[in-house]
Amino acid sequence: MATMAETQTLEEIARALVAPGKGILAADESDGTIKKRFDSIGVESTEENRRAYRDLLFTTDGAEEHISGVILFDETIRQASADGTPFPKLLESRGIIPGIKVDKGAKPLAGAEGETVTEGLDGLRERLQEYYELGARFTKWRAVISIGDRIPSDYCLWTNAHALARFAALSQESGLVPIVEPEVLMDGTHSIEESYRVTDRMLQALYTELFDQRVGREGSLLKTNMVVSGYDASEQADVDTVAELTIKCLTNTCPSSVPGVVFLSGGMSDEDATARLNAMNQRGPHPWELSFSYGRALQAPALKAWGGDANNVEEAQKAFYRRAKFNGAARSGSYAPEWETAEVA
Ligand code: 5MM
Repeated sequence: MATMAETQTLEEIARALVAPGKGILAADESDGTIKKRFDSIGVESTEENRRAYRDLLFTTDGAEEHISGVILFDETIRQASADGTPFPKLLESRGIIPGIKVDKGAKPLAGAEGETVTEGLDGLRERLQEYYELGARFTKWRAVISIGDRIPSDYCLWTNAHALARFAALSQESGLVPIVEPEVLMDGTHSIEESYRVTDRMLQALYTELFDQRVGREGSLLKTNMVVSGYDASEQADVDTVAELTIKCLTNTCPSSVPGVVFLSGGMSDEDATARLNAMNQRGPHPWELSFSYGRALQAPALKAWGGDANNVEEAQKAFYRRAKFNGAARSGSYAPEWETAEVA
């Protein structure tokens, strides 16, 4: 018998991922990134520790109230919960859609110092078929764009846009909803106006390529950075400016046929990530759902509370649920910063 997800169209799956009050958990840290996260809490990055940590997140009571989907890493989609239930099955049984990161990371771009292109297209069609069999119903590919001295170049933006579109077309062919993620990094001293200019050019290139490569916008989602000041900029834009410039940038670039934009948190604080999303949704309605696909901004307090100790699982789950709930509220603009210091769980 076909499961519900098998009978859904790409557009229906994309819309379910941006359902009201919900967003996506990015738990697709590659080996190097998860090691960095575990190093920060003094935990060794073994396969069992990675499994136990992801198990903690995926079995959190009530997570499905605010989490629509989870992006998994290749290792994680093949792992199982403590009772032996494969992770994709566990998530699906809770009404959470399993997804998978399919890129192979950002590599140096030939002839362009300081710039990268994301690889992973070779053999992608076959890998997508396997991921579908394993239970994934959506995919993600991340391009990394740095702002610096005379970068990014148009060469870098267009090469990444082309690869993102090739990934998206192949995903749709395999019955998987592509999340296209061009991340303009927040590292640097650049102003918010520069972040706007680069994000705008990147998204223009991306939607040109998606159109040319016949990707159906209705069955896709955009995962992007908010328009913000560089971390080391002399002046930091406030929450209203971030909200207004981000919405302006998306209005100019992202077609209204795209069901939703799911932001990355990119290293901003948990509170900023929630407050900025909230401010954008207070200015709605918009042509697309404005939601989240946070990694660090959803996981940081849970990771810290866990610390690699099985006795702390309950505390860590509470911390994860709390952030999911706050971001769920930000989906409708009903989050209040005062909650951060109150006993709201
Ligand atoms: C969870 O981190 C994802 C994987 O990154 P690597 O391939 O570098 O290990 C990353 O793609 C993530 O989905 C986005 O950057 C959003 O995460 P943040 O922490 O920025 O919200």
